[in-house]
Amino acid sequence: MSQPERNIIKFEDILAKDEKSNVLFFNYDNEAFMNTGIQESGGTPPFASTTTGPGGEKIPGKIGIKQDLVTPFAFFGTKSLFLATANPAYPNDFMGKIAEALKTNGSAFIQSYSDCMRGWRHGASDALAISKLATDCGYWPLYTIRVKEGVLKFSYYRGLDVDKEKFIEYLKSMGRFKHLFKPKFLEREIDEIIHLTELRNNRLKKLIEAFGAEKPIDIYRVNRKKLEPQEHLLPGHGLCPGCGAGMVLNQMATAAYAVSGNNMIYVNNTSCSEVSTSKDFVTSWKVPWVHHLFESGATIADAISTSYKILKSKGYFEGEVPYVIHIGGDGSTYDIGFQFLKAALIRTSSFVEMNEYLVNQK
Ligand SMILES: Cc1ncc(C[n+]2csc(CCOP(=O)(O)OP(=O)(O)O)c2C)c(N)n1
Ligand SMILES: [Mg+2]
Repeated sequence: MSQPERNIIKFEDILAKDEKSNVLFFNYDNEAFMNTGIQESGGTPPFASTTTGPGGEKIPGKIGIKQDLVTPFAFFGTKSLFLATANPAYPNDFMGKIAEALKTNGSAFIQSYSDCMRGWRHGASDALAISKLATDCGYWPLYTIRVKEGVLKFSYYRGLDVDKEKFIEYLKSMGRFKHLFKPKFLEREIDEIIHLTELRNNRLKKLIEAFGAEKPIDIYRVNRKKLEPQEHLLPGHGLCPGCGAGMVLNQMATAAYAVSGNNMIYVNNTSCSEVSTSKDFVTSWKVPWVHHLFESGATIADAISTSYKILKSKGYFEGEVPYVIHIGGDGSTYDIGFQFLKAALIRTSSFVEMNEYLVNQK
């Protein structure tokens, strides 16, 4: 069989694109409600221990699956959409996706892996190694779905094959899975997580086969030394030492700054990223930033973007319509804010794109 073709995407070429997103909806997934005390969410993987589903002798942590968030969005019949998974342990892929998402007509949704040393129970210096292992063992595959004129195309970067040895190493690296190994070796549960991951990845491979882009392997080329330091977020914040969300926010802001300069507005649902960048009434954000609730964050982000377009089309605003990024944790994305996110994503990816007054209002 011939090797699948590689799609080399240069960062400069993304920046030169004439397209522009309405809103980038961004989920950093630390797999529980963390800032409120490590409660289980729809993003918590099976058998992980949380404070609301602790792993013990009778119940081995979370009973239930980790829902697939990204692929279903591709099948809602939207007009223009950029969907991807990301992991800050692969920064070129991560930053390339942020930039491309912002430079794609319609809207975008990116779900990023986001290590949590406190909630996952591991040392502060382990975040990068664990994040990398997550993709390398097949747990967190990196893939993209581009919807253009309603037609969807799947592509991927890495992490589609499950490596069982690495998977066990991944589970063992975190206290949240400790009860699967001690005092007894819970083989059935360990096999089950691996099995569910394989099922998910096999489904993904089939989707890539059925809806694959002509060149299905995406390689982003980013000369990171050439990138300007981001100006969206000040260095001070209150995240835990070694928190994965720090890497996520830094890389997101770096790529976003390269695209938008300071013409960016962030909308942030209540979460670690929100509380840690807004302590004591002083924000860490240098560009406009709005804190909103789980239910309303996505709607507010849509409203900000759409309002600017309406004002511009009526001649009340002459500047460049700002880029908007909406940031939500997994608790607000999977559980409480999901229907609002889904509605906002569909509105901004289809209704806004189809509205002659709003389209091409740059
Ligand atoms: C409707 C509603 N229920 C509960 C809360 C309390 N609350 C604030 S932040 C939070 C946890 C958020 O978890 P997640 O979205 O995963 O972000 P993380 O803290 O993990 O970064 C909760 C439960 C709330 N703000 N709104
Ligand atoms: Mg969370």
